[in-house]
Amino acid sequence: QGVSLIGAPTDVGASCIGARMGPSALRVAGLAQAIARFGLPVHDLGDLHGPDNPAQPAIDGHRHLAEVARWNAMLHEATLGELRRGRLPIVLGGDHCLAMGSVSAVARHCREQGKPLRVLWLDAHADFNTAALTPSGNLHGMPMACLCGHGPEVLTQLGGQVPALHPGQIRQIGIRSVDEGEKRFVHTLGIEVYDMRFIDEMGMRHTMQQALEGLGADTHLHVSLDVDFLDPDIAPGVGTTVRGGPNYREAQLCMEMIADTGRLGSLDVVELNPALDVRNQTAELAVDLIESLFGKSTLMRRG
Ligand code: DIR
Ligand code: MN
Ligand code: MN
Ligand code: MN
Repeated sequence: QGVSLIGAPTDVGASCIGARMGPSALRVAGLAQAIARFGLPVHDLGDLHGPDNPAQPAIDGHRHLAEVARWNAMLHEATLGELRRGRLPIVLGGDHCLAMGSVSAVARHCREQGKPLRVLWLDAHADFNTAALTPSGNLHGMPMACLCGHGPEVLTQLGGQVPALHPGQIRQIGIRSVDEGEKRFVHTLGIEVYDMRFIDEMGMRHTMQQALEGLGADTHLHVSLDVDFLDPDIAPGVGTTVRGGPNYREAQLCMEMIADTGRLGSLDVVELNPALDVRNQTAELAVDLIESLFGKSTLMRRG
């Protein structure tokens, strides 16, 4: 039992380099100690070692496809291993392409265990681009599409079954930057997206109630936290900031309501870029939010 930290220090899926330093920044911000304070054993597996960022242009709509595939194959194995040990894996990214490896492992594990899976995608972006739709070729803009079976085979079949995920298992929260073709694709697939306008109009409480509706007693909840989900005023340490994100209290409430379900089974913390951060404040904020995700609350709660 307990929690496993898996460092994946790479930015091969991003345009801006620096997310490779994310695992160190999260460790320096005290992630392991914060989780250990809940009385949970923390196993820090250290960092995976994968290919360097070759800084090459896109080929046929994908940048660094071979390197992204390699990192994700390794992360898939590491994540699956921890799930099979009964541990809760936390992937320390690294850019968001890494969700291909982690979420495919979670999906495989749930399939083997006969457990329902729900994925909460907390992000400013939908990450549903494909080679045909992408304006950048960056694979961190494509993990949702690949997990749903739309992408090169080396990425869609990481978990042994294509697609790894069905649209109905996904809830996207905080979205405020979607590319033109991607917008149509998200609509066609029928993804449940709680964009910033929805959160503005309905509030975070109602948003999370809806996003968490219908969880079963044994549903595995995977949270994929792209740090650019947060408003850049509180989280400057990311490569692709988009203004108008959740503020500190909205983000805390989001985490607290996930914690209240008692179903958290795995977590990605991605896109943290320490080279752009201010005195590690974004890493410290991420640790603070993860504490809430693990059930830290101001008062003892009833019922
Ligand atoms: C953009 C940026 N939609 C792209 N995506 C980002 O390049 O596909 N995702 N930054 O986190
Ligand atoms: Mn993302
Ligand atoms: Mn993003
Ligand atoms: Mn703290």
